Amino acid sequence: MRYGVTAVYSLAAACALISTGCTAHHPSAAPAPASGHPRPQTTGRAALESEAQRTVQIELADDGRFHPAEVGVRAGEIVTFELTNHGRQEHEFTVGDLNAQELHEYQMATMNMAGMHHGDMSHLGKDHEKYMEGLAKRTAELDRVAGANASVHVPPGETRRLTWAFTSQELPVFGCHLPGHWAAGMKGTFVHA
Ligand SMILES: [Cu+2]
Repeated sequence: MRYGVTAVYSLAAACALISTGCTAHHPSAAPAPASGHPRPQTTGRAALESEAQRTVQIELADDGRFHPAEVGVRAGEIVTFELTNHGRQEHEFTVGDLNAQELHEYQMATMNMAGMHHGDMSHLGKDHEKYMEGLAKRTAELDRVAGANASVHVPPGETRRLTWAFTSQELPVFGCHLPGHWAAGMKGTFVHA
């Protein structure tokens, strides 16, 4: 598990980020209901493949990188991404602004924590409780500001497609949020072509 150590670092980093980011007062630690409101389409929107003007191939690999990691696009164009996973691990491809990426990362982390700590969590103590509270708060904050996103899981050896409409001058980024992957740098950028 080459991402094992990184995953721990990632959680520690998230914890540090949350504890500094959550010193302000918030009325409630409860996460906002997911997708209770339409997300602002600040960097575009998911689109139908039939709308796409071209296809861009991106390879996902176990080196924790996208190939290519930089893709040129024109504002207004609709692109289908053909994503092939050449690795032995599951990867994913998420398009969205940085808030959307962070939200997705925390939602995955929350799911992982829940999966890891089934049953009695009392032995984990106050620090863990605080960490989970911070995670919930930050997730709720991000849920209010994150823009539209689209995501697809790509199992090892398989190809998936995702279509995105770049409706804005502001460009999204892309990344993989399998545990530890984003923190280890499995991300990419769009640039104006
Ligand atoms: Cu990945």
